[in-house]
Amino acid sequence: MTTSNASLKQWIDEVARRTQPSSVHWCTGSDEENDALIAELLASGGLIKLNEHTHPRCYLHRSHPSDVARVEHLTFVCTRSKEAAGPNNNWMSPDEAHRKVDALFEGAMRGRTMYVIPYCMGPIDSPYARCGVEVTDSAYVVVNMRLMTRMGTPALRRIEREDRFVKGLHSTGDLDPSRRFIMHFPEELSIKSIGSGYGGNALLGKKCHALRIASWQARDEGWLAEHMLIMGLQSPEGRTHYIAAAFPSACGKTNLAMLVPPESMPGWKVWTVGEDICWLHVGREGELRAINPEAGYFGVVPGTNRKTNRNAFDMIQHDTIFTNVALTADRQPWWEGLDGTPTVDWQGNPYRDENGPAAHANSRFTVSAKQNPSYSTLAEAPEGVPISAILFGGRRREVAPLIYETRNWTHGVLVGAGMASETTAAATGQVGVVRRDPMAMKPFCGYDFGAYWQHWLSFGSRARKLPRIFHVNWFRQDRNRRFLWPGFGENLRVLRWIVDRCEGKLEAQETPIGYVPRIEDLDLKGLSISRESLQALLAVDPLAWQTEVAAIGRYLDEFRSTVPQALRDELEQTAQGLESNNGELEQARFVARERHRAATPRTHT
Ligand code: OXD
Ligand code: MN
Repeated sequence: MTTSNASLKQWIDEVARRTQPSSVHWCTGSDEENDALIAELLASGGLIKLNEHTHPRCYLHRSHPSDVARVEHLTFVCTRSKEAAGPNNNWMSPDEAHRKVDALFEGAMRGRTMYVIPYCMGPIDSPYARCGVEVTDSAYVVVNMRLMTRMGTPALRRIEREDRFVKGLHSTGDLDPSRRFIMHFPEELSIKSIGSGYGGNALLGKKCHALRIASWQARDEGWLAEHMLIMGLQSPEGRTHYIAAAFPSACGKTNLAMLVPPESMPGWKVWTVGEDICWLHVGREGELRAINPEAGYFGVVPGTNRKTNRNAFDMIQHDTIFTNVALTADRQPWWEGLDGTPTVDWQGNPYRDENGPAAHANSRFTVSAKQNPSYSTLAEAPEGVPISAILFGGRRREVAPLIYETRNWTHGVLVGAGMASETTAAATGQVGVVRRDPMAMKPFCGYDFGAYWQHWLSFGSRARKLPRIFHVNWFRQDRNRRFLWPGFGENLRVLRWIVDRCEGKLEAQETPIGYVPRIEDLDLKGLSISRESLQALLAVDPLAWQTEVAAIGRYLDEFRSTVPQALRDELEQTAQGLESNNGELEQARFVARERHRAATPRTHT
């Protein structure tokens, strides 16, 4: 097979000349093709078959131990001007970047098959969808891309019609981290990734295309490419609101998108449209419409069980590829949070307790979205779904209350821009450190954050029916480091308040940072939680918030002149609100001084 598209054909010929594969395979996406690839991977050890009886058609892939997460320090945005990439990205000039990686690609596929994967991000007949072609020498990447995207012949036909696609070149190379680069060329709509077989670095449709390149494309074309889940919330009366929510990697987007309502909230239903990426366009009525560009999930496994997320657990019992999980004696996949005992760890060694977790903290499942019991039929709708609310959130032990609503769109954009979260195992580096992660896009925005925020603000006039913007934090802890909120299915109580606010049904308490629920407005039926915990969850500590506002101000300053003045004005308004709440501020200062005094050991003089 080949193609009628001249520029695609020319590019593939060029790549083949440079990388020297032993053969070229154009992927059709058929079942037979997939079966043959799986058989090859089983024969080569690239996949290990799991217990067919308990986990039909499930496989385990073990990646190289040095290749288990995204590598932000080796990820570059290569634009002609450094300013365009912004201080939020590693930058290299396109000439230098091409020179560097092209040298590494020279002969890189010798003795290997080169796979050509045409794919479509979004429903194949959606005007909001965009296409790409990934060339790779990894059969593991092909079988994953088949689950994660609409891949094969129908995508190739669309590419031939449109004659516009993102070019993604990938080789696992020799997996040496010193020869690993993930390069993005947004001006050329192209990606070059070498030296890693890990999902976010190798499945180019996901972070590289659907976020870094697409965010650039979206600015040019007047839409938004975001790191957000999309869910539908159906009330017992049968009304459905769609919510898009941005949380950093491994902060529970998959769990929230597939939420199982608590028994004490009968009649509520949750529908999943997407769990990681959301493309937002302005619809005909001036509303924001969302599509999920992906067709599958590449989710974090540890912690997934029947209690935390029954839908996710059921979804991955068959036809799933696991990466870096442990095994039980009868070859079932195992990870922390499951019953049973592992016997082999994620690297294939006999498991010993003292060696730490048996599954890697960033071990993953890859599965088709169609296996999700709460999959929304509208996930396939070309026109997407209308969004009523946007949520921003992170993992914060302190400061951020369980939920607050922003004052207006501009304030909402500021809250997104000031988002912060504790880092997780999804990227290499230290875990648990608070870092600013605007709109959860720190690792994924393909251009300067200042310009990105300006683009967000422009929707204030582009879209007539804007969603309300909220901030949530499921992770607040008490002084003994215990979580104050139960999370998981109980988060529906917070979502219900959000929906009620969108419908204009509820008043709320106005604070300097936005609107906070009155406790009596939260649906707490069947939940055992003390009033004290609720007060702590909803508290806005003016002193802590003054520190937070100062930190956000310093962060914005890092982007210098590109930061929109409207965001600085909005921050100033929050600062003034905190300051004019003088009584409360004085009291908070007094309590803090007392606490400090009580905690300071007395010395004898
Ligand atoms: C992911 C991530 O894999 O954000 O979704 O790292
Ligand atoms: Mn993600």
